Amino acid sequence: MSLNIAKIRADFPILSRQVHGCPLVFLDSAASAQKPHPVLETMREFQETEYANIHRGAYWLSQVATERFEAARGKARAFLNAAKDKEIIFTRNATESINLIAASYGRAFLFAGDEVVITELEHHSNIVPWQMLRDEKGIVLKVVPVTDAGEVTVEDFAATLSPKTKLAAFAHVSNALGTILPVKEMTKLAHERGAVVLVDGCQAAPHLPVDVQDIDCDFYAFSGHKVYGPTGIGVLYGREALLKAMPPYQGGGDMISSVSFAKTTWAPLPAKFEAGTPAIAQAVGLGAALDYLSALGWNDVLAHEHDLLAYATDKLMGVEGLSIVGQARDKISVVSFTLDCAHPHDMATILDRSGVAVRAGHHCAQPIMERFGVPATTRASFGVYNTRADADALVAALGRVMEVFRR
Ligand code: C6P
Repeated sequence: MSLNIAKIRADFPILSRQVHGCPLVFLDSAASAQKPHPVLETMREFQETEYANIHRGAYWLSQVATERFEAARGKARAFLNAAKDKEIIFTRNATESINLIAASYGRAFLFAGDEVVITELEHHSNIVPWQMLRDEKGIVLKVVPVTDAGEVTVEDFAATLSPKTKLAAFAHVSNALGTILPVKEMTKLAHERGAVVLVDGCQAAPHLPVDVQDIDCDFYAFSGHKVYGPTGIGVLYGREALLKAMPPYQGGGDMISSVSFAKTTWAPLPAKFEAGTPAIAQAVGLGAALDYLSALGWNDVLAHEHDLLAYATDKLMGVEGLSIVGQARDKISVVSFTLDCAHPHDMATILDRSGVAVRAGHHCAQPIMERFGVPATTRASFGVYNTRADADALVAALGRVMEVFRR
């Protein structure tokens, strides 16, 4: 069986619109993926018929809304193959999930001189929170180098670890290069040194089956909007024993057991880390998105996206003056490139005139741009709804870029 792409495309209403008089060719799913009917419909139907605040009401509607919200947590648990629902914390996005770990685990368990290991290809969301912790607590930030191919090797990672390493935080997949990191081996090595492991799974969750028990990481973060779900909802998986030992991230309603002016006690997991009214409809929408993605079948998703990556890479390599940045052996369907005659921003603007939406810039990963000696790249990222024809449209539109700049 392979994916029924025509049916998938019909599920995403936005894909049938025109941009600048051309059919939309959406190649920016790594920034945020489009939303299928079942997600849009589920959120609409939930808000029209079952919406109320959760965990509070004695009334029927609130109980139903609570059940829908908690069912979404169960879907996120299953999606990550976590052992228990209480190990799933709903956040706003991956950025908040990582900040939660830096603020809660970092403030409580990391001290001056302790080392936190990250890699050179991290997104700013997995760099800046650790720098803030460095400024606050005097931890030491160590960075694993990236090879010319755009890979993080197990050897380089091992060489960066030391007896002082207390936490390692690394991407499962690079957003700027598409590289898949050997997270299972890296986790094992970090654990051998007694360090805890946070995996930033923002770019992996839409493209690869994730099993946090198999990876054996302590924390795993991703965002709803990249897995064909809504914005405003993210997931943090945390090992129960660690989450139990950590102090709350934010204080407020829902995260307490009892409050008096003299003493406040915390609610059990996962509520301890979910202060305030959460993104209720968005969580329900995320549940629908995870159902949608899972129902496609990972083997077929992997085969389709692998085909798109190979096809697009081959076609782009044929474009005169084009260089692909990041040529790792294991990649998801992301191609970052530069063209000798045009700046990525100019390129993206001209591509847009042909309806081709790509991201241009540093992709919130400035250190890896610097590593490759470029200020920016143009990035085409493919999702389940993309086709070889989209790659052809990109290449054709690049022809127009060259007409403009090679004049
Ligand atoms: N990368 C991109 O275009 P948020 O913004 O919290 O949903 O995701 C942050 C984030 C964290 N880690 C990785 C690896 C990411 O790719 C992202 C988001 C988008 O590449 C927007 S900058």
